Amino acid sequence: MSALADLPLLASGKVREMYDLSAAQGVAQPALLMVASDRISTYDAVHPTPIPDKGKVLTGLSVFWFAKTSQIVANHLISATDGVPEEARGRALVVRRLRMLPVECVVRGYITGSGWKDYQATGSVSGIALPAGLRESEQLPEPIFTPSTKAEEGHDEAIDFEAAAELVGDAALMRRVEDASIELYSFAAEHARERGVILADTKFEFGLDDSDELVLGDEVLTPDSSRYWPADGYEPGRGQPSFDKQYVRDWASASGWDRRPPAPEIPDDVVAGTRARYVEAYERITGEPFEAWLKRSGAA
Ligand code: Q0Z
Repeated sequence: MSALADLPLLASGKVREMYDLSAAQGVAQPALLMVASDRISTYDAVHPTPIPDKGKVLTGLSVFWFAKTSQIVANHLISATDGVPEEARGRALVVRRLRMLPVECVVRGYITGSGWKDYQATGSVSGIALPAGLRESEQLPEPIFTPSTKAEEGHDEAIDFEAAAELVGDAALMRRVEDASIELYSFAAEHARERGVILADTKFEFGLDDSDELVLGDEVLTPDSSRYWPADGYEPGRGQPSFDKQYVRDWASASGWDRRPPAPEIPDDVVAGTRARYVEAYERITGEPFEAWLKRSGAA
């Protein structure tokens, strides 16, 4: 089994890395290793302090959702065990290499974040006119597909369906991507709501495989790619606390940090509270102890 350090690093994000496994595995199919770290960001800045097990929670949640949604759309997951280096067990996935579509596929069931800003300014989000008089965090009459560009740096920009179809170069394919995205969100939001969690919005990334089939890629329905809110205390008319990051945000705000990098070290009690929230998210959503994921993945 290769060590992570020996694998070619293909891409590095704020909180995760992607390696090329093709040479290492010698598999028929080009494969990647996606590794989730324990790094956490708030207000777009990564803190120097890790949250223990955050990468394993996110990876376990992606695996749960890939399994639950495979009847809706195919996905890139090959294995969470075979081909995963020992040191990365539990927080890494072997995935099929895809030709990724150059758009972020955002679905919103509630009006918040940049969608709330755009709605307040224009009454629309990504070219979709919304009813007048919505309050911040209010549930939408139905989930909406609000694609955005993939910015190399800075923030993704909301675009309408036509612009997304233009970027992808295939309006019929883009319609299938929209339909799959809405179906995935609706399924996951209903599942989460039955377990006391509101899935406010989420972002999917799709690609095409070597047979040109549409495939769901990246991480799916994790707290880093989604907004999860506790259903307890949900109240439109204000921003909602994040299920996972609220302790860090509250502490960071009270600390006097001006939200410009570098992000501050996180104190031990806030780390512990935040880790507990990630584990609680895993256990609520999957209905199983987090320990079960650690065992199944070979991390424990
Ligand atoms: C994922 C990303 C990460 C940094 C490209 N199956 C795939 N095939 C080809 N490309 C990708 C995938 Cl998932 C792909 N990203 C996002 C992930 C670190 C950037 F772990 N970019």
